[in-house]
Order: sequence, then structure tokens, then C-alpha cells
Amino acid sequence: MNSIIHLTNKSMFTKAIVRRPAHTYANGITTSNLGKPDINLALKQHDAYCEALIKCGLELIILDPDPNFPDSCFVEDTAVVTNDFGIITRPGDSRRLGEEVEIKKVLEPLLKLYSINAPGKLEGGDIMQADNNFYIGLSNRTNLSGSKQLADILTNHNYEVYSIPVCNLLHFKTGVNYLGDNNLLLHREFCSKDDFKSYNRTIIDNEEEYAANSLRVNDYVIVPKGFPKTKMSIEKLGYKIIELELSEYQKMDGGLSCLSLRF
Ligand code: CIR
Repeated sequence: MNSIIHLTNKSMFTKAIVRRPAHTYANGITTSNLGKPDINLALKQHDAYCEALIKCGLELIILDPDPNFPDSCFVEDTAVVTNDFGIITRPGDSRRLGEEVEIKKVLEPLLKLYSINAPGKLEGGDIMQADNNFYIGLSNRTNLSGSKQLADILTNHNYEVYSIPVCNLLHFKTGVNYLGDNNLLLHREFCSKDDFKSYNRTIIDNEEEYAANSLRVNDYVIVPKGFPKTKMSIEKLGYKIIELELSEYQKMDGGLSCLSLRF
């Protein structure tokens, strides 16, 4: 007999900020060894990403490319946003410092804003919200000062905050993502797995590691194309799926969540 799964959507998103990759995109930071990205294909994949967000019901704010910052399409790292307020980050790799300036201008009329200040470093890819909880990954991009500043802001807004070490991964959300309904995607090698025992954990094996960064947006979960086991596991949880080809972003260490700021 089929079971009926009731999925909730506690925080519906209505908007997203995205930024198209610039012609300098291939000069960005990467450790992937997957080769040089093709900018024309990256732009096509970005268009499909935008269409997917629109299908999920979001109104998009699409920023022009900034050739001075080859990684600036990865807007998620420049801010942490909730439905009520935002925090402008201070990117942890000096090559990305300054990307946050434009994002601040865009968010200022929309949300009450805070900022992470020096010596704090923090990137949005290290921050995961799971309902009333926020997890802050301590990585090469997010330091203790950044984490402490963010934790103070979030606790003042009545969120529970946890700081968790990230090992061998670029960002926290490279290895862990919350889908809602207590469901969590977790890469098998994630070093702090025991911190998530209270969740219904879907463990992602090494060969599908990239799909640990799948993204719940309202009624859908967006999943990178080419990871059938993860796709099937998420479908079994009862979610509707949108699959997207992201090869040109994977080449630059970027996943689904990094390409937008959703609120
Ligand atoms: C970087 O290394 O900063 C970029 N090439 C990739 C950033 C990916 N962002 C994310 O996972 N939130």
C-alpha cells in the first residue's frame, strides 16, 4: 500500500538573487581538476537554473556579470538571508573580497541588514538553516570570529545556532543540505555526521558527492543531473524533482545552492 507523505513548507521563498557568470569565469578559484569551463555552456546552464527557480515560484533579481570577480556568479557566499533580515558576509578567500558590496546594495532596500566585520571571515556556503536551527561550518573560508558574529545576530533573532567543523570540503553545504520535514542529505565522508543524528539522514556515497548539494525550493527539490541514486532517494521521500545540468559550475567547485540567494 502506498503511504501518504505530508511535506511541509515552513518557509516559502518568494525571491532569489542570481548573477550571470562573466567572460572571466574560467579564471575563478577551483580545485576540481575537471578542466576549463565553457562560458557559453555555463550561460545556458545558468538560464536553465533561472527557469527552474521561476518554476518554483520565485521572482528573480538577475544581476549583470562582473568580470572583475570571476567567482561572482556564486552569490550565495556573499550573504545569509532569512525572510526577515540578512547578513552581508566577508568572503574568506581574498580573491572574492568585494563581491559582497554589490549584493549589499541590492538587499538594502529589501531587508534589514547586518554585516560580518574583520577579522571575521564567513561565506554563505558554510551556513545552513534547518527550520529554527542554523548550522555554521568552520571551514577554510569561515573562521571563529565570523562564526561568533553571525551566531550573536542569529541568537538575538531567537534562532538556535550550532558551529560545526568542516574537513576536506570547500563549504559546509558541499556535504550537508536540509530539505525540510526533518530530512537531511549528508555526504558519507562528512566528518561531523554524529551532530545530525536527530534528522532523517539520506547518506550520499562518494560517487554522488556532488548531489549532496541538492536544493529544496518551495514545492521542488532541484538535483544536479547525473546522480540517479540521490535522485531516487529524494523522490522516495515524496518530493517533486527538477534535474539540472551543472557541469560548468562543478568545474569551478560550485553547486546548486551557491548560484542563488533565496528569501
Ligand atoms: C570558490 O572557490 O569560491 C568558487 N569557485 C566556488 C564557490 C562555491 N560556493 C558555494 O559552494 N557556496
